Amino acid sequence: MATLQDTLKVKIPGYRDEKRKLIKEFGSHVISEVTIQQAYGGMRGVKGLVCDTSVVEPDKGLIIRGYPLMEIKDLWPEDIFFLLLTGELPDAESKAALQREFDRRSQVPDYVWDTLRGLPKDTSPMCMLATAILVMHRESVFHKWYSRGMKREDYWLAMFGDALNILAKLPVIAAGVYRIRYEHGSVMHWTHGLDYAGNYANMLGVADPEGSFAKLMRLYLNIHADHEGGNVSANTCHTVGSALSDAYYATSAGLNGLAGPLHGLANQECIGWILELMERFGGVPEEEQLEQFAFETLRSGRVIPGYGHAVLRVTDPRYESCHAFGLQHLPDDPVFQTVDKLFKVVPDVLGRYSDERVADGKNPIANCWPNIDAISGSLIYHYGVTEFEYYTVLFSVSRVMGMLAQLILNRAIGTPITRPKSVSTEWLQEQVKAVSAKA
Ligand code: NMX
Ligand code: MLT
Repeated sequence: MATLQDTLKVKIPGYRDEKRKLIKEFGSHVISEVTIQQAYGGMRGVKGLVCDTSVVEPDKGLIIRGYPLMEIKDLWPEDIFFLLLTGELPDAESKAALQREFDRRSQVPDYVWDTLRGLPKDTSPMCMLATAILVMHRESVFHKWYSRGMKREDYWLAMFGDALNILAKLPVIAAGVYRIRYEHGSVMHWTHGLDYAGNYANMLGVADPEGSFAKLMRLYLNIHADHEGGNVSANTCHTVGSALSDAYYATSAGLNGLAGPLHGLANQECIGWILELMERFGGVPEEEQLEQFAFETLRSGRVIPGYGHAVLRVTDPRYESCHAFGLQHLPDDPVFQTVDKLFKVVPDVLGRYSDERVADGKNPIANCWPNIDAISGSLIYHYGVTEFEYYTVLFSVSRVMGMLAQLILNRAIGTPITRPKSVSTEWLQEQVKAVSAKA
């Protein structure tokens, strides 16, 4: 049995060597070019960042350390965290050792609960979660060791300590946010010996006699954990961490990005949109009614939440994994059935709308297929967690795993401070002038 920390100790010299060798031998090799469109367009498609935890292939979706998501969807979050960091799956003892680490670090300081209870009653759950993590900055191992003067090669170890502490407390805090915000009674505590997702399910307080909500939580926390390095939450966490801000600052910042409607908040926007349309049509709508509603949404200037993606060009395999869960556990649920019907209608509506946009001189919609947020909320809703303003917190409990794995690895290989060069519009105009003069 090798613990996660021991495995990392063995692997990290290799990670460092790979980086050194690539830079030394091929440092000037060109891997990407940038157009003016991309410079104004959120750097879409620009390859300017390295992330080894996972890749997202436009035509395949998420691949974690070589494993396509659908092959590993039934693993537990503990397995995924181990895999993200090391490229290996833990054996039963290594996994149990990691669970014991979480057991011993799961106590949440009282001041976190005092802070959360002191916030205005209508504070958003995401604001509560990001605040709780930020306020724990004073616990940071990295911050303490750095203030005393730490060697660069130990940065990852300090970050690893912070990561385990944050991860162990995160489900307790996230469940506490739910119970405080929606007045579901006192906060619940971590159960030693119970797995990570099982603990979260339990502390939310959802009645789960057959254990299928815990199963959903295992799936949910697995599939949302990582989506390579360029998504807003991971990239924000990475940028903040690159200044050697500790894991509390960096994770909290990443979560603030996840809280945006074009990113993680889309899961709650989506369920809100579905409930609105079900109310309008009095239950599971007909396909024509869905088409009408989707066009109304688009014509009012809004996006259809849960559809489209910056990288993907096919149905998100995370969507497919949730769909398989829904078919098995809740095939008769009306919200799930509506999600299913939307899948038959929305891609075509978006395609037609995209053609209209192009005819009007606007950008096409690059991807008309559903992403994870189109479906995840319907599964949660089924189990009675109906306060959907909370759903991005569920996404967060998972995504923090990916953010922290990337943070540890970046400190391990000594990734420097992020600082791309920006250019002015005037500079771009000058470049274009020079090009047209040559033509
Ligand atoms: N509904 C309506 N319009 C859309 C949609 C959509 N679902 N997706 C893209 N477009 C528009 C987009 O707003 C843009 O318009 P404009 O040029 O006027 O600004 C145009 O199509 C081109 O955008 P794309 O190149 O297709 O997409 P981009 O990479 O810029 O954005 C998203 C990706 C995910 C932000 C975008 O597809 C979107 O807003 N989707 C709905 C929100 C959502 O589901 N977000 C969750 C993403 C996944 N996650 O888990 O974080
Ligand atoms: C994510 O999981 O981060 C989203 O799908 C967004 C992205 O990859 O850009």
